Amino acid sequence: TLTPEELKEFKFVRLLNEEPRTKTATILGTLYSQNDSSNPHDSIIIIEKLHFSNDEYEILTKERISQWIPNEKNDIYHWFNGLLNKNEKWPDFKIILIYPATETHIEKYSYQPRHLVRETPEIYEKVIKPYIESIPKSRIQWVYNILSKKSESEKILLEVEGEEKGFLLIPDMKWDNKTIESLYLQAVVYRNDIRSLRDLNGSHLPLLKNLRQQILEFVPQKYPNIGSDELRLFVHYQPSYYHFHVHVTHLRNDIIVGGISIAKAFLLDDIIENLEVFAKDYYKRCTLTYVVGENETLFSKLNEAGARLNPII
Ligand code: M7G
Repeated sequence: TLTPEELKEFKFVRLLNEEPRTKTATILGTLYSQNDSSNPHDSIIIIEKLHFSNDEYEILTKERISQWIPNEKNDIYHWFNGLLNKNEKWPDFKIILIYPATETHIEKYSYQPRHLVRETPEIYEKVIKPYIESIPKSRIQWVYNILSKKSESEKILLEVEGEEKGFLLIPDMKWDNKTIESLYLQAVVYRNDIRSLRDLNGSHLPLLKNLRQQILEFVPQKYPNIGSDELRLFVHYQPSYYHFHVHVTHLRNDIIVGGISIAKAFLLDDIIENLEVFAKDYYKRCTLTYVVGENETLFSKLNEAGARLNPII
């Protein structure tokens, strides 16, 4: 791990993306550790201004706001900028650091125009499957670290044993672990034979149903301010990481940029329904319409295969 002094050596290279609504900026820079100071690595920081805490509101004007800087006044309307007192109890930022960052991370986190594609089963077999198989396993090392309890073990919320139906529920790296309205958890399954939505079939129904039931029971018990009908359970297609996991978010957390939008997020309930009611091999046979970013490796492959959405089906 890097020391605070080493982190101060982060050198700005360029802004990759910014999102005023979520108060987030993604910055590319370089960073090196003192053991290896001749070798700076590309690094990404995702910095997010944190929301207020519940226990902060009462004392906001008395203790937290240290300065009111007048800006404008019109009749009874006054507006200001302000400065908050610094303290450790209510930090101002949440920062995710990716160090060292690969080209794929820089692509993923850069602003990019997006396009809709239609992935037929043929395009999946010809283009997507070989692409997924070419991804080095090291890309999902963080998933294996979670499953083997090498990392984040103290944060595990729920552990359901079983090779076939087992999974771990942990806070997503994007969550501040505190603000209930922006709750974001990940259910990561133990088995490693499901790469994506496309691999799901009728034999996985016990896993999917078990996961759904356990999460909908557990989360409202753990966080009494959430009802089971306020949880959104979904799967990304395409995901960034091809080891099966289910996203669990609070309904109010609906500005996760791109993350819960149509043609990216597929509801777990609909997946179960499609496999159970329509066909066991539904996801082998269907055409999937989804969004891809222009910088992603997949985009050029899909473009060549003629998958970009056009008016004639
Ligand atoms: P995805 O659908 O594969 O990709 O979801 P996306 O990142 O394009 O959405 C992976 C999810 O895992 C995301 O919501 C990430 O925020 C989360 N995540 C990624 N990493 C590297 C970690 C990690 O190391 N720990 C935890 N707890 N969550 C992570």
